[in-house]
Amino acid sequence: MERPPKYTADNLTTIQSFILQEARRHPNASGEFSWLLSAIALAGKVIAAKIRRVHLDPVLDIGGDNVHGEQQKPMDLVANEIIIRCLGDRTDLGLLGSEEETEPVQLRSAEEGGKYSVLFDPLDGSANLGLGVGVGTIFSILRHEQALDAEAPHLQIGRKQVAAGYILYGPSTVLVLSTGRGVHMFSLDPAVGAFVLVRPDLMIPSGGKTYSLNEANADSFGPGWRDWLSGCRRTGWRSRYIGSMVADVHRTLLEGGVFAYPPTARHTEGKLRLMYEANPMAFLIEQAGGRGDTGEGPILDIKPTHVHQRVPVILGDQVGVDQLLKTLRR
Ligand code: AHM
Ligand code: MG
Repeated sequence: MERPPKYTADNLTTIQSFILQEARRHPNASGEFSWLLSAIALAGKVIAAKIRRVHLDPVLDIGGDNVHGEQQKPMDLVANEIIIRCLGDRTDLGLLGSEEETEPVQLRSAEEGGKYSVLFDPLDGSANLGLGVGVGTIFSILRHEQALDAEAPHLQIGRKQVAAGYILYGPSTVLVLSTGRGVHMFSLDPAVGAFVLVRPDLMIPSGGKTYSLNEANADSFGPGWRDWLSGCRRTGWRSRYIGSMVADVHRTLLEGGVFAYPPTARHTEGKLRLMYEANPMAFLIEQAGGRGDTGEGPILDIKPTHVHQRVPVILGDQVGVDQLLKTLRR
């Protein structure tokens, strides 16, 4: 895979300059795609600022009572509105789909200049928001191919994503991005108000021995899954599960191992959503040299049928995922 060689963690490279440098590599780039990415980075900064005030601002609902009698808004909806406001005036945006919206919003047809579809989960893991645990925004960008299907130009396989990433609101605010040329991690420097490149060309370490899944569901996993889990326990793997996909996948990307959400009795198709959870994360993991699968094939090859479709998810380093898939196929 061709890598941009010029970045090192010693450069002071903001996400804006990174995106512009990337755009320069494409002589015909109009700059519109860069505008989209910078809108997402801006939304990340605004959401991060709100999240820092979640216990202080009485209009933000994190599940408790508002003693001030003011109308509260769940942070998921606030994050959704922030992203829509940041992206809304980008004239190259054709379609916007969100976990918080029943149907995607068609803004412009390809003929009217809508070049991209953006699908996102505005605040994944928001149930953890009041608990001091990392939560995140996940996004996926596809080319808005109107000719594909006028009603649903976004229903494309994940391999066609032109960019994907997440923003993790944790001890620091971290943005992880791929435009199909490796995976790059930026950290928000609150002193200067900019996302700064801290880990260019992230590669997932191979052979990590951490599994990350909701073990409370183990009784309803299929037999292959249970065999694999027993094997991990026997061979000294450790278990880490936050219950916030962005935080769990972030750790998996940095340390290797396997993150999974298998089919369960409650979620027979899996719990996680293909278009704005599984696809963008699988894109990042594959770009970092890892593997994303459902147990029956690569996540990125699934032809979606619905924007909110759920799929089983396996993400991790090659060795760990291969081992799991072998056990499932026995
Ligand atoms: P959400 O999009 O409603 O926040 O749900 C998705 C979250 C993921 O962040 C996480 O991986 C999963 O749900 C945790 O589910 P569970 O509590 O069943 O383990
Ligand atoms: Mg979610």
